[in-house]
Amino acid sequence: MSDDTFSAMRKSILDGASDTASELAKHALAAGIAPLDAINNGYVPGMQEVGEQFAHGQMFLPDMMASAEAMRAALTVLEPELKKHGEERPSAGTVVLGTTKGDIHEIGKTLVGTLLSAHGFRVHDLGVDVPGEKFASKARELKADIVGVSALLTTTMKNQKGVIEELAKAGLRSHVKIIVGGAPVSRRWADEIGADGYAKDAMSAVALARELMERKSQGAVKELS
Ligand code: B1M
Repeated sequence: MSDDTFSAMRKSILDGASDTASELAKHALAAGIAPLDAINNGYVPGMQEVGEQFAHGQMFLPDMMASAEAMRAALTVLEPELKKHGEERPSAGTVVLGTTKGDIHEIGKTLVGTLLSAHGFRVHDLGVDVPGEKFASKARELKADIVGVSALLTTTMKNQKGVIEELAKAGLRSHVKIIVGGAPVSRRWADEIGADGYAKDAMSAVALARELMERKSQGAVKELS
């Protein structure tokens, strides 16, 4: 039954059918399908196929926008379910999150934020097309533990480095851990620009954020002793 549902979800994204995507998400929850399974096995494969078709000239920008809308419609139904448990816990840390300057892709970044919230992190989402200075000023204001920077374009990846430079300029680099991610980003790129970590997907971002918080608190203990 799930396989049929997942393939209908995939198709709703390819068709850019927001109503169907949203209805399927509601049915999935009612049928006891875990929201993250619906996202990872149904909707995300649809998005990946959209990307492939776009790259091969089989789909055009308006279609890709309709697919993004359908994805958003599904996530609007699923995200509150994902978030539910995080609100009941003590804060695991404060994260300032955004998509880098020049880049308006928000779906993956928002999913990362949702899962971090679901796992107890306080997440401040700055949105898309965010300049480095804004990451730095919000991180200072909120005394953020982690700054997360998403980039989906090969042309905007370099702006992740710009965010790290802005944090250094603001004197925050030693207090704030930096996570980078997004489809064209790799561990190698993260190392090259001096980020503290790279996560390939939203669940890995949660694991990484936890690990970095652990390292942060060990550092604090060392400083005290
Ligand atoms: Co655009 N787009 N797009 N697009 N788009 C891509 C990225 C592309 C690969 C498509 C393609 O050609 N195959 C291509 C980039 C090529 C490149 O740079 N190498 C591309 C292009 C070219 C463009 C435009 C330039 C098109 C044009 O105008 N001619 C334009 C750029 C606009 C801009 O930003 N300035 C553009 C526009 C758009 C839309 C507006 C239509 C729409 C975005 C709508 C929106 O977000 N509101 C869109 C979409 C939907 C895509 C694809 C199809 C899907 C992206 C997505 O939402 N995936 C994408 C193709 C693809 O990625 N396969 C494509 C689903 C999402 C769950 O996955 O975002 O990868 P993802 O996030 C994952 C991980 O990457 C990771 O976790 C997430 C969840 O598991 N992750 C992180 C993400 N951020 C993270 C941060 C972290 C950690 C992990 O820590 C902080």
